Amino acid sequence: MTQIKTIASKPFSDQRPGTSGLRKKVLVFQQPHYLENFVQATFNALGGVKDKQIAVGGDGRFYNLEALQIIIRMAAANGIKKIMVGRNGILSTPAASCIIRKYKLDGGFILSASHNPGGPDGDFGIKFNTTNGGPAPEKVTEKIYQESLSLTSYLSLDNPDIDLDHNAAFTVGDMQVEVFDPVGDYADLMAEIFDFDLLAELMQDPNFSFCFDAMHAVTGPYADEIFVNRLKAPLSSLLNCTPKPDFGGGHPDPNLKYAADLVKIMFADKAPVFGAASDGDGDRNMVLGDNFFVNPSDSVAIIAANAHLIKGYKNGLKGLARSMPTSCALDAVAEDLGIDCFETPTGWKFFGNLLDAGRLSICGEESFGTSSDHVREKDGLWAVLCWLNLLAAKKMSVRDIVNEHWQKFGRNVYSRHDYEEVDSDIAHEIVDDLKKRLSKLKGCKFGPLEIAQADDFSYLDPIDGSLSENQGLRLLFKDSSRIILRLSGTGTSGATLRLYFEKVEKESTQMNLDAQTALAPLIELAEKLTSLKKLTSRSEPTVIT
Ligand code: VG1
Ligand code: CO
Repeated sequence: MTQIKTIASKPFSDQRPGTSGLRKKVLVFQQPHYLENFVQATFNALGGVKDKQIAVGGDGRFYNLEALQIIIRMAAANGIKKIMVGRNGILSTPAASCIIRKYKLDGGFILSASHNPGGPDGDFGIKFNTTNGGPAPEKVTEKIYQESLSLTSYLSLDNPDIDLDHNAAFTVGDMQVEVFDPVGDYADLMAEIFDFDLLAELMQDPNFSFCFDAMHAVTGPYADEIFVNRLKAPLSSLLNCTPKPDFGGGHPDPNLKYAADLVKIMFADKAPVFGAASDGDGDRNMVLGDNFFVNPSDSVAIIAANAHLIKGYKNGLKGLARSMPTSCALDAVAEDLGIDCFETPTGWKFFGNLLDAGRLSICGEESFGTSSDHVREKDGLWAVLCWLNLLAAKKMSVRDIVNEHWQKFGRNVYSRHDYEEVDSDIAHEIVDDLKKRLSKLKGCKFGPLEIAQADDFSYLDPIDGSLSENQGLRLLFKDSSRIILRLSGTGTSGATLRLYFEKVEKESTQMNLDAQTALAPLIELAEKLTSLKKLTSRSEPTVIT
């Protein structure tokens, strides 16, 4: 038997998981014992992992393969019975969720920093998902953090690196290792939810054309299997579909700024009918029409409103949910359908309990995240397939589908302004300062805008009664407009401030106004109330979506 070794280590003080796992610069993860500490802290927080079964894989970024080998050795030394490893170390976030659920595993590690850039100078990340396939809830991540603060050793064993290039089954110590195809089970799940014949017909329609941009990240092989092999789309529909450790030098973040290749194609003359992109780990999606951007908050509302057209949801929806900063477009759909719409803090982990309790079918976040109860993660390709399904069933353009929705429900004009890499002290000061003034802001009038409520959002989970406080500052106006300010929990250098703006427009002639123009009074007011630009010496946001 292979000798299990106890390796002396030291506690690290900075391993508290953020919105979605632990994300740091690659250089931080490469410090001796750093990754090991977090992995052992996770195993300890679970009360040990003897005889458990887990999955592991990642988005293919730099350090993915090294990290996998470390985790495999530690898993064997900690008594894990079986580990399923995505071939070539690849496993998208939604596919990991699918695998954990399908094979009834006890959990899994996802190695990714999502949309953050990769490469030796980029970011790395690790996230633990529990047996429901979803991100570990706060009580678990907090336990992991507490363990990491006092950990002085971890378990590993001597075993050469294993070959991850082929499907295979073998043992490391007493642990079974299965290297498996990371795509097949996920593609099968998509085929259960969507009518692939209908979608294949759309691909053959001479009036249809589409472009999917994997941004050199994890969805490349998934897109190849689903769109080309199964739906018979032409190979030319795929852009940047070979995963690269540095994502080709780009930010694998599907928004109007970073998905530049796709944006150029979709905003040109003779653009394809439909365009979409996904992020580093495959859980985000951006949806575009011919010269048209679909705001993610609208996208989830439109998918929910039309879900009866999709095979997997034709029997109706149990409920809907959105993160607090996401626009209230979804609430209007829920009201129309006569079902609940829950408002949760930012981060997918907060949807888990509602999904497990059967209270919710479709949910989304403004940050290009959309999904349903088929997994416990947001799911980029699922959202793209939803839109393909709507296009096939409604035989309308993307622009017309969105306009039809606005005409029925009104338009929640929406935008998010991100200020990245702000000095951390200044960012915290800005938030703390506004927080102190919240109680005085209620009832204040600024021209036609009157603040009806000003608070720091907290969430009482209706299923397990857990309370999550300090989830973002909200200024809610009498006319349903909103300004929200929060600090990002996923950045790795300095602080990122996010400002979210929303205004409800019911006037049918005003629906197509440019969002920045329509939101200008709110944007100006936010500056007046926070002096954010002044204090950070910025003339404009880093990213506007
Ligand atoms: C951001 C988004 C949030 C999302 C999270 C993880 O978090 O705002 O909605 O759930 O990223 O997405 P934050 O704390 O930076 O605002 V992913 O695709 O990076 O796992
Ligand atoms: Co992601």
